[in-house]
Amino acid sequence: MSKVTAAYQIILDKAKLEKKGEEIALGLTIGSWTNLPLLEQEQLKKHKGQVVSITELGEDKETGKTIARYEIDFPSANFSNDIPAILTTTFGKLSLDGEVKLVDLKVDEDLLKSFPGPRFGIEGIREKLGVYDRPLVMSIFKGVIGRDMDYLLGQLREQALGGVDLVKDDEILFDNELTPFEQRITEGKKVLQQVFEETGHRTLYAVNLSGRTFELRDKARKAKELGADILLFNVHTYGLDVLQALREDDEISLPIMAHPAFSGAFTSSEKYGVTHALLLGTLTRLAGADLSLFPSPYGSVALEKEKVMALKEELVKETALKRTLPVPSAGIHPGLVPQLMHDFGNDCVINAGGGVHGHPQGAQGGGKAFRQAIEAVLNGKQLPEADEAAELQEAIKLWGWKEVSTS
Ligand code: 1AE
Repeated sequence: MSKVTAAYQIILDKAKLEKKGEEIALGLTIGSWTNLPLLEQEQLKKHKGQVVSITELGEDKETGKTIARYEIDFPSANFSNDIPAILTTTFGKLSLDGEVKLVDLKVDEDLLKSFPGPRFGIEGIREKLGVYDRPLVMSIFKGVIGRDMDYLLGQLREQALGGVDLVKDDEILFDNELTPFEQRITEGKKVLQQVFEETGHRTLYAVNLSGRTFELRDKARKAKELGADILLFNVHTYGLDVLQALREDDEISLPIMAHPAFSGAFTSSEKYGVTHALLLGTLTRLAGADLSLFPSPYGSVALEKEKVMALKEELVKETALKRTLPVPSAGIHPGLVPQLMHDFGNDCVINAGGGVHGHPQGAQGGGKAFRQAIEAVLNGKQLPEADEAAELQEAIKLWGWKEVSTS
């Protein structure tokens, strides 16, 4: 019988350690059954959760309580094969019940077949760009709220001329009268085609799919019809199942870039919510994102390295699903490229807003500086040694650079 195995971190009185596991396994499946006749108990058996393990991890310094990890199996006979049902079963009312954090969900091979995973994955995105042997570079529109199409298109052109592979909308740019969704796609496409004809460099544009949930499908289909490259999607304000629905629609069939906005509300606490690895890694991949953005361990919204590496692993480890491109983000500048490449390898997207636009030579200079930094690392150089790379040296002068740390 197929199943989901949920892992929890729970802080509780040591005396309740054993009882808590059984309470969850019963409470989230068939409820108490001690008073039921034997026949009914037998019938319900296949629906009962099973405590797989309870491991003591240590003591909570503030309260002296025990921190423990629980693994509990939930039979798939209990739920329909979708993320809302799985989350409601494994962490529905339990999420409201004390210091409990959902740290992992393992979907077995059988159940995994119900989920699409990315439509394109790392290989599909690389194929679209024709870039196979280096990290991709992405820049972000900045300061375009309240600006018109001319301004936005000018910024797009500058970014593309810098040699970035992808340009994404800022996640806070929604549909608006000055830069409407459809026009951003059609006019943006023309600009990028022009840059391609001038330079031979191909840049893809991720347009922010926004608006009311029930409008998204038609809007995304329209985007496809108009020739959009990629959809940026604020998945955590809508829900993972909305991402999955967009991914599964064959009339949309566009790569989807998942933005982590709002996810901190679920992940940031050490004691409650869910882990970054589960939300931005496991579930985002399961639901079908081709790219997943998250805070890097070294930028302006830094996340602990251990957490980031666990998240990345969930996106790229071998499973029956295609792999999702990791996009470490926030406060990234060219001086961080050696560390990023050390930690993420070639299969990642180096993503920057301020680190591109804040370059003394503007976005074009910023993009070039990133590409030069990647080139230097691939050639085994320390960044300051790449002294023929003028834009990179200017960036280093402004933001410094980070020697690779292996810890
Ligand atoms: C974690 C998401 C980062 C993001 O979306 C963004 O806009 C970053 O901007 P910069 O690179 O920090 O300026």
